Amino acid sequence: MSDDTKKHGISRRGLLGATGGAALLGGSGAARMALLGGAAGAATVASTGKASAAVQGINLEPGELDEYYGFWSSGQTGELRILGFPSMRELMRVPVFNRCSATGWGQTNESLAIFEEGMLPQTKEFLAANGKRVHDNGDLHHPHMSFTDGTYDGRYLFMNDKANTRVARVRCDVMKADKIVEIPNAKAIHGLRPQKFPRTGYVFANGEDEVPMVNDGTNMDDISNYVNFFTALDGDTMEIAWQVMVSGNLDNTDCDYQGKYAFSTSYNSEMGMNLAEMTEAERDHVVIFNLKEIEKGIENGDYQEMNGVKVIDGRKGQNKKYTRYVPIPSSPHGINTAPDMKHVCVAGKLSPTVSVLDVRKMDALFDEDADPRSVVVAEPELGLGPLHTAFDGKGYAFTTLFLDSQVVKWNIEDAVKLYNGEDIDPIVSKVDVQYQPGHNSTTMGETKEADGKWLLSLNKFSKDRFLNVGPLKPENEQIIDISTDDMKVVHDGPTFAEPHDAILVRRDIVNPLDVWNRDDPMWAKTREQAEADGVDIDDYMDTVIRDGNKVRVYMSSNAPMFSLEKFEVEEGNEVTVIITNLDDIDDLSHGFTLNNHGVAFEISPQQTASVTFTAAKPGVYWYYCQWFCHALHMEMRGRMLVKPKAS
Ligand code: K7E
Ligand code: CUA
Repeated sequence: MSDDTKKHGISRRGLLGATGGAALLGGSGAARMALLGGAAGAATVASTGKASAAVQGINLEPGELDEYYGFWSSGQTGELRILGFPSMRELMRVPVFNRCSATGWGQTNESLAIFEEGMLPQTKEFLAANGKRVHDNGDLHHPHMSFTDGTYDGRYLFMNDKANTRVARVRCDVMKADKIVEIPNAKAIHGLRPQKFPRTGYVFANGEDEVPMVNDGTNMDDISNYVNFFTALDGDTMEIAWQVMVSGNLDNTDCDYQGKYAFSTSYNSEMGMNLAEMTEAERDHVVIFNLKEIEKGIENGDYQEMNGVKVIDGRKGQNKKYTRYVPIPSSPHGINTAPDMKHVCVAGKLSPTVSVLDVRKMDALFDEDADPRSVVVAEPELGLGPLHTAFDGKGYAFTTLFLDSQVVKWNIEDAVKLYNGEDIDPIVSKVDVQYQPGHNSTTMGETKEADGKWLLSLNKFSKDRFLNVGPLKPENEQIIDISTDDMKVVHDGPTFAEPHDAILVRRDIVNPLDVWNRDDPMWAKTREQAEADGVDIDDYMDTVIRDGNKVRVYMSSNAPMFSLEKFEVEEGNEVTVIITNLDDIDDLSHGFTLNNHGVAFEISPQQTASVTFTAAKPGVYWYYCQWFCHALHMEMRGRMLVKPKAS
């Protein structure tokens, strides 16, 4: 362990916890042991210097608005969350990969069409065999906004699903998903970033899990056949532009501010299939993708087509101009490009170092005889378990230290000087967080407009910070004031499973609608059917169409009434209920819940939505509006009669 690290408190912390004890043994080997030996032991109970509660902006007066939108992942919950920042007030949950009880996402015909449009045929077959139409879970780690010229442009949010290998896009005008694309060939989409320059452009997505090149069930143990895929989608069409086949797996990804390179970490360069094999090497790697060369390769036909996707071979030793593999200690995780538009910080995870790459050295890296480490311009030792880095736009970086339960503030240029032999300490300060931080995020920090006001630390464990709610605890998200040199934790925020990541976006960039536009593409298909039925879904409607065994029930809603107080169908009918909410007043959402049928969906102002089900149980069933919309909201209900089948 270096004197630098000791000076900044690791040896003191070593006395406090089991992991710290291992840390005293020194070096990255000990960090690896500590991490493998159980992370939770590392939490210590050191207190933080609490700042006064009056830190500006956190405690808003009633009616005051936040300065930033926070877009949060929700991990295995599968949804996107919108928080006001820095007050941390949860404003909205946007269902994406999950089934939502409130809005009917995953049940309405409009949302099912979005799921099914992007689904691979073999998945459709698999789901049908399991009596389902869609996967109703997801594992959403990384939400990122579309860019224009190096900063957020407020058009879209893109996000990954590790559980079912998908990438989704959410429209920022209505805050609903409009594309959910299953990625062929790759398995378990993890790291995801949009292209920063000139615009998005590409959305880069990492496949984390290796699979046999022909994955038909005939091979498990011949590892030489396993590969991994890096995917570039077109952010405008959400079609897959190309894939690159790589050696090793892929974890997190980012790209430059010049539009030339993307880069991904790999913690399994070994292609190991168990823990011991995966953590064997002292160094793994970062793969650098040469975007222009890949585009040329596609143009020149230097690809193979796999499941309809053009795949470039960028595996190690191909000696082509598509990829380079930069050795990095050890099982690197987070990769973050600094707003200085030059430096890329790669967190070592099992190594106490962050490796700094210089994008200006990447052109030369693609010369044939270049030293693969020639792009590394600094490798400061910062503490144990570095996972992710955020930036203040003033030359400082903030790296989470999972094992130390700390965030370290350090200076990038000083780290470069240290690497060049100068006697200088890049570490500015460390602050304890509670506990075991993963991602962190600064206000506008992943854009060239990083403003250095706030740092958010997303901590995996909350332990003793909140009232006990049973064996499953919330996580803890903390806000750190970084407007001065010493970092102060000023806010604790419990949160449910498991927001890996969040971005903090200046509020002037995001401008959603208050009321839907009637010509929204979300219900274009529904409109087509209505036109065929001679029904105008933009107007008052109370029409029931009987079409063989199919019944289409068209109604509209106006507070506090549905246009139909009752309708009749027959046992065994396939019933579609289509509703337009004709109210056009800000905030006047209705809903439609059909008792004992598992049917419920949202109809916000000027929205059309529909659900299809089979009327299998004769009887009278009430439907009601489940959004409190009016003094007579309770009375906003009606009846469906299911008549026994005429025999
Ligand atoms: Cu971005 Cu959690 Cu998926 Cu790091 S990952 S923590
Ligand atoms: Cu409409 Cu409640």
